[in-house]
Amino acid sequence: MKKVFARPKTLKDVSYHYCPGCTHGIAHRLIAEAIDELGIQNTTIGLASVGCSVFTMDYFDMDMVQASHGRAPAVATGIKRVLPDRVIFTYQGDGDLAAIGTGEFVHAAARGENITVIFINNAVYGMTGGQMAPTTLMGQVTKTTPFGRKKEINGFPVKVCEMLAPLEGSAYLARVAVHSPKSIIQAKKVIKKSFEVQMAGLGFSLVEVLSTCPTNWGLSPLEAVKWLEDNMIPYYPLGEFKKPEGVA
Ligand SMILES: Cc1ncc(C[n+]2csc(CCOP(=O)(O)OP(=O)(O)O)c2C)c(N)n1
Ligand code: SF4
Repeated sequence: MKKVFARPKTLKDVSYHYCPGCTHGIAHRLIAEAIDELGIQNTTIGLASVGCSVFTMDYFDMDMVQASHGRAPAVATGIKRVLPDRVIFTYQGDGDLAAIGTGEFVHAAARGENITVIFINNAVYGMTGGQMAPTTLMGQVTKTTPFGRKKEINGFPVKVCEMLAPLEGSAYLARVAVHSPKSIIQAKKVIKKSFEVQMAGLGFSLVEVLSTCPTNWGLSPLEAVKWLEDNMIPYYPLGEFKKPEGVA
């Protein structure tokens, strides 16, 4: 019988620790599929960060390094400069990237480091119990915004791709989502392209993946994908924000 569906080689045959309905697992699979298709399993190094994805290294069957507290782009910079022939990516949540590690990703982009950042935006700090993140939407209820995020008190949610676009060092910036089969297929193409940009030596790439956290949103997995579609996409529009010349 013809096999039509299989586990990517780059994903270990283990169960995820993620909550039911969490889309971290989908993002992992898309990265693994892209790595398989590009044939770079043995030449890629991934950087895990803090947050629910701290155990990423247990899932990818390749070299992985743990970088604490938002520092993954800085560690990735060092590795890439020493091993320029490797493909280097970081995997970071919004708390890790856009709060704890704000300085690191902005300056890695400004320097035009030839690395790829996979940025999981689930609008909340997942692992630590659902506090407000820089990406928490206006009016969104979290553990630390029980009456909803208010601009007078909490300021505005940060749009990471739009923020990086004016930096000359950023080469490829895109936002995708993983809430529907169609969006997942598109997300895979974009993640693969971000690796290709790096492999072509074109500079800093970042893919923002709109993701769910049903546990801290207090929603069922199905309600969570609907919430993402109805609330996150209007504020965080999908698409490619910046592309190097010659990249389709
Ligand atoms: C400087 C610093 N502050 C706080 C923490 C505690 N901490 C660990 S994980 C985490 C939340 C990370 O959430 P996010 O990056 O959004 O990932 P998610 O769990 O949602 O996937 C926090 C605040 C930390 N490790 N370092
Ligand atoms: S707390 Fe949220 S982000 Fe973390 S595993 Fe559970 S659903 Fe996913």
